[in-house]
Amino acid sequence: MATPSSTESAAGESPRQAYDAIIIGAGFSGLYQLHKLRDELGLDVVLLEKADGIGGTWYWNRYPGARCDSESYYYCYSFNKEIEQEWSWSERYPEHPEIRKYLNFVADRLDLKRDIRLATEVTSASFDDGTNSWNVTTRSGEVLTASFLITAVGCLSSANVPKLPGLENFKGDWYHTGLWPHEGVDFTGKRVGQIGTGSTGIQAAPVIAEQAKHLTVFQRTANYSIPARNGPVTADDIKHTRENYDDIWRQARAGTNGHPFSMSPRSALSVSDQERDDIYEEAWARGGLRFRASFADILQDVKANGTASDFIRQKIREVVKDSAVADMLTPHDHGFATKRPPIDTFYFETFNRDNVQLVDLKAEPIVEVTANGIRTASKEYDLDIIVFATGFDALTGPLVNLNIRGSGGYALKDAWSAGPRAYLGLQSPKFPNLFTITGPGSPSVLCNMPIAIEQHVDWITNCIRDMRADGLERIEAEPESTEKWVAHVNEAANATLLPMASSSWYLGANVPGKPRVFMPYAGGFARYTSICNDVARDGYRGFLRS
Ligand code: N01
Repeated sequence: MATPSSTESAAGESPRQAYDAIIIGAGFSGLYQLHKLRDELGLDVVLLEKADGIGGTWYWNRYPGARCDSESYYYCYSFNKEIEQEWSWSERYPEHPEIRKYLNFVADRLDLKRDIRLATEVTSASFDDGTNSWNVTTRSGEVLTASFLITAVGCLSSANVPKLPGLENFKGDWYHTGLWPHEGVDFTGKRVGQIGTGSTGIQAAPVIAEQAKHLTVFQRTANYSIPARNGPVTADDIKHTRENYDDIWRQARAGTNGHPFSMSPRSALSVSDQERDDIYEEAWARGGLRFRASFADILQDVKANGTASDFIRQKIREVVKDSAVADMLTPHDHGFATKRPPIDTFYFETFNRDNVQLVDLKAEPIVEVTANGIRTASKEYDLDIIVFATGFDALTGPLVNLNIRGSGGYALKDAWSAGPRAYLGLQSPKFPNLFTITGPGSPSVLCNMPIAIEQHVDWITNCIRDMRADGLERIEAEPESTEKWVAHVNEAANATLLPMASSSWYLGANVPGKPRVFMPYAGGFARYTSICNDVARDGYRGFLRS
């Protein structure tokens, strides 16, 4: 751990510890931010982490089938060539333990752990206008201070457990996928009910079905999914990747979503039906999120989108043997990729198993959880275990839950009561010296996350370096620039089909009572990076610095 300079405290008070910067969260973003501030700027930094280990999202998400949806060779850091050359992935889409292993490898390699305090949950943070610093309180009552507070708490880390009446009476066990027990859950001989068919549920169901006596999947919204086509990474793949990393990262940074492949420049409507089908077939056979890049206008034009949606609908009908079940599994209320597209390993095939049943919650909504299972409007389903694959209070939840109070005691939860208001997704007015890595209003979840994280961490590090060089103590987003950015975030979303999916968590629609605001920046990663760079070059245009 860093040796903090302890400040004087009145008798009886907990000792205060002062740092240049406090980082919250030891996932991809926190680890890199710690390295940059400590090892490049030479700051006195501490990283506070609620969990007993590092990994962030990957520490908590240990549900059956949990693996990455981006391909391993680019779901990793790009900032250190040696690490890049030393590490090898075993699978095209690594499973959660391998990602944790990677993050531990990086943390050890950079000697980060000595400045990470595990099992240290931040319960509140408040800004002191007199000293231009943050007071950060932990669960144990300790108060730490720092000039800068940087949240690295992830976008999908606040579990959304629906308030189903009667859950407290359930005699079996229930779990949320994002808070999965480390010892695992044995489904052998059990009747399992899984609620939710997003990316998580689609990964989990096939694995649970293999082990459980019976699986009932409770589906509220049918989803599109593309086969992942997972498999081992070969020695040739590793060699190729290592030799081409510069190009891989160049391409990833130049794109819309931070993936190292480009979007086809062609419209789905510019080719013959046969040619279009051939292109989709090839993308389907290759698997993965790249399917979305088959044509330029899949997310721009309703008709073009319809061609991709229809292709997947047809695939569902081909795979699922029972036509009534296939109908239930076929999405009709939104277009492909207007919600985050899942990728899967035998998801639709799972519904051909004798021990799997699909329940359409649109036809028979859940009424209550009973002692023995789940009762819908039609009948009661007897269950031993309920798995909530019901997602997260995304983007804003993890930040608002930190109980942050900015200048004049202004609460973040009030500032964002009608939806997040953040300039570039990096800072909010009245919250000086607080930076939010991959915060709402930045590309974040629309992007390959490590790339988005590195861009934010680099920008924040340069910003702090420039402030220190200029002898400044305080930086805060201007209200006007923030309002303009929020308007631009809306404009960018409205230039796509993304806001059309009314049940999307991008809009906060999955959490009852959450304002419906499109939260991530949909204008593209490369464009966003260039805006951030211009802002910094223009003397941090839109920020008040003093
Ligand atoms: O969560 P989701 P997720 N009653 O919100 C349903 C990332 N991720 O954990 O669509 C009944 O997508 C809900 O229904 P509806 C990825 O970015 C990454 O699956 O709201 N059902 C939906 O079906 C992903 O998008 C990876 O109508 C309820 C499901 O629960 C994001 O995490 C792997 C309900 C929730 O789907 C979130 O995915 C997995 C209720 N009250 C996830 N409330 C990797 O890359 C919600 N639902 C490894």
